[in-house]
Amino acid sequence: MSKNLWIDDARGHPAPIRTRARPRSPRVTPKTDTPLRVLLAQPRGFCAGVVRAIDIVERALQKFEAPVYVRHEIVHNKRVVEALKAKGAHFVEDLDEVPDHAVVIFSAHGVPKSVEQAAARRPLTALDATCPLVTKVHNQGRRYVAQGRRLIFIGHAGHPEVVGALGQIPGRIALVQSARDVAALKIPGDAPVAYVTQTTLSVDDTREIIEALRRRFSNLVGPDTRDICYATQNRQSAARDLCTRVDVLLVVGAANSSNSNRLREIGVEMGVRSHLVAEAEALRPEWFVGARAVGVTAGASAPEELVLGVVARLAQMGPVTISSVGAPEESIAFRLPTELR
Ligand code: 0CH
Ligand code: SF4
Repeated sequence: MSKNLWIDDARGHPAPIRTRARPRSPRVTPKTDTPLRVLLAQPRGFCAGVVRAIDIVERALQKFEAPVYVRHEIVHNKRVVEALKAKGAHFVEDLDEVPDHAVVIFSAHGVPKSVEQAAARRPLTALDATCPLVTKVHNQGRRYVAQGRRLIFIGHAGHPEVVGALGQIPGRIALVQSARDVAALKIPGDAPVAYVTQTTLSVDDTREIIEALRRRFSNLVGPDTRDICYATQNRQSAARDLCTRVDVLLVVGAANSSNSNRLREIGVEMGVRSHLVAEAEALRPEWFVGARAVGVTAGASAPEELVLGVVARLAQMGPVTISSVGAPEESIAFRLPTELR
């Protein structure tokens, strides 16, 4: 039993938990042996869209047998991708890499209409793991365009969700990445305009961009930021709250994960030393020198096992106490596609 790793028991009292014995790293906590407080953000990690997307691949492997093909990383996390590869999923970036008569699954981020059409023209079984909240954005965008409004998409150029959405909504769409871009839009101020957004942006930056749009356009409609994605909103609020209590913020997530990067940025904005880490091995003891409390959160695509690995690594560096802060667990779940229910 490690003397270093403690987690609150059901009544909130610190109780030791078991860790595997591994070589010790240099101590980083003060000589007094005051334990480093590790605060876990609640909620963190997998959202309902990610759970559903992974479930779709696993159920497809059971129903159709390996291999099944997944276009793009099902979610932006190597651990998830490797686990599915081990079960027989093949990951490709282009539909041309998928052989005829195979099963192909579109990732949680969504795909352009042209990809769906190309799959439909070939002898393929296509399954769609696009998150229902991403699909909701596609539908909202289409409705605004059908109403005759010029559509503005708030998002990061080149991100697969943005590429997918721009290819799902017909008509001319202006992409805006910052409040500065709003001034450069060549659309008359009194034109009927609407906006929709990528689901994993900074809620605060998005609000700022929407305010700039409101100042620029007199006839503007679009969703409230609270209606875009509950998971993005909740993880960012929890991270912000966590940052008021810690000296260092660790965000578990992949470098190509938009929502994970946004969590790290919250830490930076709040003046907290913040690091995005793909896994425990990325932790550097010098990050924690002088720190009394470390916050740990995880992007929507990061499995909890990676969070536990990070916590165990912290416990190898010196004594720690562990507790959770934030709201109770989320209870949202999305239905699977009919073919896999
Ligand atoms: O945050 P992004 O969009 O890069 O994607 P992820 O890390 O795979 O997380 C899941 C979100 C998928 C679409 O909203
Ligand atoms: Fe869906 Fe939101 Fe999760 Fe993206 S972050 S997969 S939109 S629930």
